[in-house]
Amino acid sequence: MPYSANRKIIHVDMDAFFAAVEQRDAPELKGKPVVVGGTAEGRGVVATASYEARKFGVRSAMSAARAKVLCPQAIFVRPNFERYREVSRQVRDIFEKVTQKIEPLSLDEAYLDVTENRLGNQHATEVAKYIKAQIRSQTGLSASAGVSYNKLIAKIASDYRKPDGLTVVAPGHAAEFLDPQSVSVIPGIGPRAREKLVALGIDRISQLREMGEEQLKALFGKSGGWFYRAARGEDDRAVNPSSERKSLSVEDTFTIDLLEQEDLERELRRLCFKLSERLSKHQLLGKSLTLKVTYSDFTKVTRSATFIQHLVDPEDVLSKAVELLKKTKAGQQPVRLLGVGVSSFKGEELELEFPLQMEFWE
Ligand code: TTP
Ligand code: MG
Repeated sequence: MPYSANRKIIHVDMDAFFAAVEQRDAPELKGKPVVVGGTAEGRGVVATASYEARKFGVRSAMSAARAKVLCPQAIFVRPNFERYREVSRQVRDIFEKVTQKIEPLSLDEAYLDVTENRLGNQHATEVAKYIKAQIRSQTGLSASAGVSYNKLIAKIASDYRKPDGLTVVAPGHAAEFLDPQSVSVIPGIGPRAREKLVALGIDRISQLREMGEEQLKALFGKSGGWFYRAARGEDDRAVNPSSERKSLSVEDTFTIDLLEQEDLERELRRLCFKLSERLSKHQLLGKSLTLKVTYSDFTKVTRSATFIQHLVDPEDVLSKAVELLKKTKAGQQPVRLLGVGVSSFKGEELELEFPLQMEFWE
């Protein structure tokens, strides 16, 4: 595999992004535990929490109800995606001053290839300092950055010291940087893969490095090959600013066919939340929703609708999907598969047609 340590890559990630924007815009929230997401009364989910709330163990993706138990004094705020997008665009403009090789991963995170850059500065560390300072002065927010010679290490480095961190890993220092860290810092090693590894006594990257490639592939399939290279700090993926997406969908085939309305809606809820999370992760805005149903006899139907507003809020997506579900025979005929998708990104503002992150989910 061609492998080069000649590139200079920066990964930038805003600190407690949604919560930081809320705290910036509402002084009464400053210094307080803030939870952005759904309500604790409903079945809402935490999008993110301010660092003050994280001290109590509040984390992204946990239920808002659980967050309230962990931190009863937390202030719950509903997300305001338009404002996050606005900040995201400002940050994007700062990146553009540095390079055109920008690969956003979400509203608050991007890779930059600064091997050559518009500042004419060979020192990637100084470039990263410049970016952080610009973000601070233009948005009033803080970001953390990782600087290295590939995307993998730059990403792990940006997460290494948060908030307001700057971590530089020069060629030749990857092993000493990675070895003591948990395997879970490797993108793609989620809770399930980590559990599998821990069961084998593998907890640190130094230990992961002792596993053979074939052994990892046997355990994790294609991802195993990635884990093998990642443990060595190897990653030759280019910073890729150009891919486009026209639609994004999620679907699930059930082990048992579903007939009860309650079961159908529960599964639909799960799918809509997953879809909404991925849409915001990839900064995609769409107005058309498609529901796909496969009945137990394998016949398929799809139902679509196009709306004036962008499909962003998971509860909104869900209520619209439920309306589409009513236009099918689901509930009268058993259902083996449900899918939901959003499309018509075309014609949306260009900067929102962002590439997909390379994913290695288990
Ligand atoms: P992250 O960068 O993962 O988190 P963060 O910026 O809040 O905190 P950190 O300082 O650790 O980087 O995600 C960016 C935003 O994306 C986050 O503010 C809210 C949103 N988000 C969700 O809506 N759901 C999620 O599960 C996650 C992880 C993030
Ligand atoms: Mg962040």
